[in-house]
Amino acid sequence: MTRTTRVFDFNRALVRLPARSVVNGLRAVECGAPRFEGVLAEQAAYVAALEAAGVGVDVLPALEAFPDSVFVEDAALVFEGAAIVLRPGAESRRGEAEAIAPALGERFEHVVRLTQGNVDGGDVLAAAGKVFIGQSARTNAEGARALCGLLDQLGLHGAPVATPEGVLHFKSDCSLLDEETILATARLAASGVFEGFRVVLTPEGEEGAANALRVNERVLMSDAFPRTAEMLNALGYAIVPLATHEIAKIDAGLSCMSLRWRGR
Ligand code: CIR
Repeated sequence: MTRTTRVFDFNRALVRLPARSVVNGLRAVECGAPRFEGVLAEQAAYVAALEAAGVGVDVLPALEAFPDSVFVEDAALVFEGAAIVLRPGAESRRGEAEAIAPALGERFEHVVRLTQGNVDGGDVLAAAGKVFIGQSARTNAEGARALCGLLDQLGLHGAPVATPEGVLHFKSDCSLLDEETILATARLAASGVFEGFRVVLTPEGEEGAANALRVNERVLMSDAFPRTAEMLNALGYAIVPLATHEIAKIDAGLSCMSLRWRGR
């Protein structure tokens, strides 16, 4: 019996080592700089969790010139056989896209570039049959439109939607639990954007849990949200709790530290 590949079935991932400059990473609210060694340790545990979930992880060298470059998800989108080099919305992050392009060229048959507007990968949720593109302070309408065109060439349907005011990325507030189910904050779900999907809401006060990461049979989740973990465990998801204490100081969660795909 053959089983078709699900949107969260991955066997490969790309990560980048944090630079020492990560202590200067962008943050909306100042709550102290992350410790470099702490970010390194959180990333090491994350890579181990991806590997334990059945993913082969390639590690790119650190880029000191780009404090946020450990968050590779924002610089590109990857699919089976194809990659899209994005145009991150924050001025200090623009160069990360060109910096990751050669690594994508070595791994993907087709690499195309977004040439208009801005899109951060953190605003893009690839669900079954639909790629949500959340417009935000980092992703504008022009970028979302241009990305829809590129997705169309790959046979994918891009759907521009809104990210709630004050939320960094669309995926800060949602993630896939399975092909029918999305974990989302109440403020994002209230917009009706996930019509047609089953939505599981993060408990009040645990909104940060929404940036989880479904990988094969597991769901990687921050260990800072025990009520969400308990709820998802009870629903039958295999939760892998991971420390995000240091990366959270610079507004990061679990999707942002890797690019994931199915490939050779
Ligand atoms: C930033 O503000 O761009 C970084 N400090 C955090 C990026 C997190 N990226 C993501 O969730 N996709």
